[in-house]
Amino acid sequence: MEIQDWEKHYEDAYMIITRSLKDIRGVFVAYNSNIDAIKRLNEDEIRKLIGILGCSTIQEQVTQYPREIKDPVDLMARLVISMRDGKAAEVPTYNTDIHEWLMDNLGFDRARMGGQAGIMSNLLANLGIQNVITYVPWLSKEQAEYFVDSPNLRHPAVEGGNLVLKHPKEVYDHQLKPKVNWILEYSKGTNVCCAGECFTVPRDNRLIISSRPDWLHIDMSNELYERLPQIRQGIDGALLAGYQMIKEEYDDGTTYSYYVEKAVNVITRLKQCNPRMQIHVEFTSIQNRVIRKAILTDIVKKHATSLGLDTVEVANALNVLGYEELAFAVMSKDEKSVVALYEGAVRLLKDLQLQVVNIHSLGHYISLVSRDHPVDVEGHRDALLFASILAATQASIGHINSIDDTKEGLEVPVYDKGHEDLGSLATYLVRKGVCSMDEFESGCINAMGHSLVIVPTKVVDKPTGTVGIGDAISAGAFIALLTKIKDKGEKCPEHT
Ligand code: 8BR
Ligand code: GLC
Repeated sequence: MEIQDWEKHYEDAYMIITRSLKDIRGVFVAYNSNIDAIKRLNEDEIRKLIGILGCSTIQEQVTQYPREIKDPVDLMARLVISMRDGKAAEVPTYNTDIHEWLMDNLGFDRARMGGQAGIMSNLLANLGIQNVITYVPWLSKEQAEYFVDSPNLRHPAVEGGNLVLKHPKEVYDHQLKPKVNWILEYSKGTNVCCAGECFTVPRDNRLIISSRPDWLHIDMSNELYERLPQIRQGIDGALLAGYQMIKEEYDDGTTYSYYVEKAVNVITRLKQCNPRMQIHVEFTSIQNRVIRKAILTDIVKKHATSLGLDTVEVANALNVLGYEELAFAVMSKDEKSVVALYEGAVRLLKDLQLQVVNIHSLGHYISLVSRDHPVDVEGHRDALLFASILAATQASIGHINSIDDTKEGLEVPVYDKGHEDLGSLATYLVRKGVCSMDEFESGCINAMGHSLVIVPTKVVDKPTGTVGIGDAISAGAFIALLTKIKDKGEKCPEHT
């Protein structure tokens, strides 16, 4: 299909989806909301930070590849790696020293809603979804201020033994403190020199320093858990994220298994009367391999219906599932990457018993769909196109405050390179006898009955930022799919 035909598909999908968003009864979104302190780095600032610590110290730590930020050298090492490869990363820090060092030596440009669940909740509320129920286990006063002021966005609480849904600003816990993450954004073309070694940043991207204070628990109070049946009455699906915050061990002796079990119980309860309820888990960069694997094999597998990932996250997931070679191929810079992404999606769908694997890359998005998913290939394609319009809007104007804003994204042209990637994958699949060229365009079905849906995306030449785009893509594709599911499942008695 030529680029201009894709542009036409974009317009049609946009019309269809925007018109039917009102049909969604509601979405439950949990767990991770935080405040993002965002700083866009320029060459002078990078030089200054490197100068403070000295290049050789940083280079030494680059080879160690720190998976936790304990001091400024760890931070600068991960920043250099991220800038050199143009690859996004998120690295945890367990103390406040880095926050202070960054405040003293850099400062930030702006603070805004962060965390996958926080970003997705605000987006859905801004798009006018009727009933957005957001849940943050650590809802502090400061955090509550970052939720959009909109009557369709509400947080659950138990008052006088009854479940109430109110704006986060009405139900926060004044004893809690905010979680603040640092987002260090850098631009393509920035020149960086360290210990005589120079490179040019290949792509706009960012390093996230994720604060992980002791009180951060991916959890839900019992009284709320007991009342989940009342929440599920008004929703058609759930978007879940933030499991990366689970730790292997806690000071009170509990281990990750305890939190994994609680996370699974929440999903089971949400699906109790409607096993077909769509449950999407949004993946992220997870440094700890034990936790990464547990999330995939103990939470996602059998419980979630769909999983959303970016390219690096696909490689990371494949790695812990034992597909090292494929993980390596996903990260290659040539046409091998899109082929490996497809093969990776096949493994993820099968091994994790999912209905949909959603992969977003710069230039194309892939949905691999199981036979039993209730939406057809056209529906999945529309969902990806709608997601791409949201991503392009976010990249070009830096926010999506209303459905009207998304017209900006529709204007962004389809990216040539992404369109070429489709050609590479088509050639591979035809050569392997998986499907014909015609079938590739209408949804290529492999021997296991999985349908491949791939679209070229709209890419903004000079993005205002990249943080949160992945969340917009996954939330956008998810709600677009919900508009296509007419069978809302059995009616659930309120207290089961
Ligand atoms: P994550 O936040 O999950 O890493 O996802 C980022 C996504 O943002 C990428 O997969 C890519 O599709 C999208 N993106 C980026 Br990065 N830059 C973009 C741009 N300039 N225009 C549109 N989308 C972009
Ligand atoms: C992760 C980060 C958060 C950021 C978000 C963007 O959840 O922890 O800081 O806002 O990703 O997707």
